[in-house]
Formats: sequence, structure tokens, C-alpha cells
Amino acid sequence: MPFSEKNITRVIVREAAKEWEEISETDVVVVGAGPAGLTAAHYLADFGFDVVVFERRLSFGGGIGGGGMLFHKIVVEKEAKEIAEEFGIKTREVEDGLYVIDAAEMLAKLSAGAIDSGAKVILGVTVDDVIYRPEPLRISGVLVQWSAVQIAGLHVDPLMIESKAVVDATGHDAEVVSVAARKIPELEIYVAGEKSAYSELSEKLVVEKTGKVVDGLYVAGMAVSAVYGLPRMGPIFGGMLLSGRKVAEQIMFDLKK
Ligand code: 48F
Repeated sequence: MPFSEKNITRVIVREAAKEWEEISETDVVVVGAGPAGLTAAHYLADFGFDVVVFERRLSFGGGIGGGGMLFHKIVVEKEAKEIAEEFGIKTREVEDGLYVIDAAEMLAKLSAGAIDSGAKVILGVTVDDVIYRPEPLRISGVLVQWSAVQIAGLHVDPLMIESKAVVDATGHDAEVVSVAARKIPELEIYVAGEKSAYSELSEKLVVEKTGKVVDGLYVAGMAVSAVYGLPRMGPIFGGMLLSGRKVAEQIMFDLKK
């Protein structure tokens, strides 16, 4: 079947533009395709929300691929095993109530799980600001830019996406909550910065503190530690999965009200 080069271009531009038009207004924006963001996106899409995940890099998984110091294994605790298994990820009990997972398998299956549930993942896009509205004061979307434009240091205005909820799942730097704290002082958000390692305590607290920061803005995963000054947990990932599921459940509760 003959085809022409111009049609390859037309298909790409037309289909992408159509989707950008659709996602300009979405239920939930998840920022970051690490373990917390992908888990949140999977459950949110399963609950029936329109979900868009923006990921800065051209790859999935955040810190998953690096395992622990590049050793290709991930550890989760018992509480998170059922979430991993829901994604079809194989777990094996080792010791101390810990389960081991192959890093590549977790990365591939969390990503596939989010997409198969209906979440739209767009790679190579960085969220660099939020939209807010007063009375009632709330976050109502994000500003997005091609990561390549940011890396090049070009002065290009971003595009804007309206949403009912934004999830900061950006990891250690809590980038979305941090920009909101810095640029909208009336939100009275204080980003404490994460503490040194205390794995067991951190795994517990990160899940406990997961949820709404201010109306319209939620935090999940390692970003929770940064926002609330919790200790880091190191290369154990159960808290990330549990946090992703918890933020999805809270958003479902809040948006269905
Ligand atoms: O860092 P990341 O894996 O965060 P997480 O889901 O999981 C943390 C663990 O990997 C590990 C740990 C606990 O076991 O200590 O570090 O909380 O994934 C965050 C993703 O967000 C992307 C980033 O490229 C990464 O893939 N990201 C960060 N900032 C932005 C962003 C941004 N402003 N816009 C878009 N993507």
C-alpha cells in the first residue's frame, strides 16, 4: 500500500492536536510518572475519572528503574504486596516481612496498568506552574511546557490545562506544591523539606500524610516527605504504591461529593 510522507506528518499533528484540545480540561492531572503517580493514575482512571499524567522525561517509572543503587531489585512490604499483584507484578517473600520485585517488571507493569485503565500519559512535558482562583481559594489546573524547551532555556510561554484536581507526584522536590507555596503566599503552604533516612517510620508517615494540601492540590509519594518534613525511606517502594492508591481514593471521595 503506497503512502506519502505528508500523511505521516498530518496524522501525527492532527491526532496529537485533537488530544491536546480534549485534555485542556480534564478531571485530574497527575504530575510525574513515578511509582506514586502511575499507581494514582491507575486507580483514578479505574474510578472513572479522565486522567492525564505529565512526565518530564521521555521514559516511565521515576526512581523505579534504578532499583537500589542500580541493583535491579525493588523491595516492598506486605501491606503493598496486594497493590503490586493487582498490576500483575510478581512478588517473592524474602525476609523480615519484605517482598522482592524485579525493577524492570515493576516499571513496565505499573506503566501498562495506568495506561490500560485509561489514563493518558504524555512524556516530555514539564509542569512548571499552577492555575489558581480565589474565593474559595483553590488550585484549578497546571501550566505545561515541553521539557526540551526548558532544557534549551528558550523563552516560550507554556500552555494551560484546567482540572478539578492536581496530584503532585514529582518525587523528592515536590515541584508543584513548592511552586504553589512560593507564588501564592495566601495558600499558606510551607514546604518543610525531607529529613534523613528512617525507613520504617517514613513508610508509615508518607501514607498517613498523603492527600489534600489545599483545595484542588494533592500530594503523593516522595513529595509527601518533602512537603511535611518526613524522613526518607531509601529504596523501599511499598509506601509509594500505598500513597498512590490513597490519593486516588481521597480524590474520588472529594470529587464525588
Ligand atoms: O521520583 P519518583 O520516582 O517519585 P515517587 O513516585 O517515587 C519515589 C521513589 O522513586 C524513590 C523513593 C521511595 O522509594 O525514594 O525515589 O514519589 O518519580 C517522580 C517523577 O516525576 C517527574 C520525574 O521525572 C519522575 O519521573 N517529574 C518531576 N518533576 C516534574 C516531573 C515536573 N515538574 N513535571 C513533570 N514531571
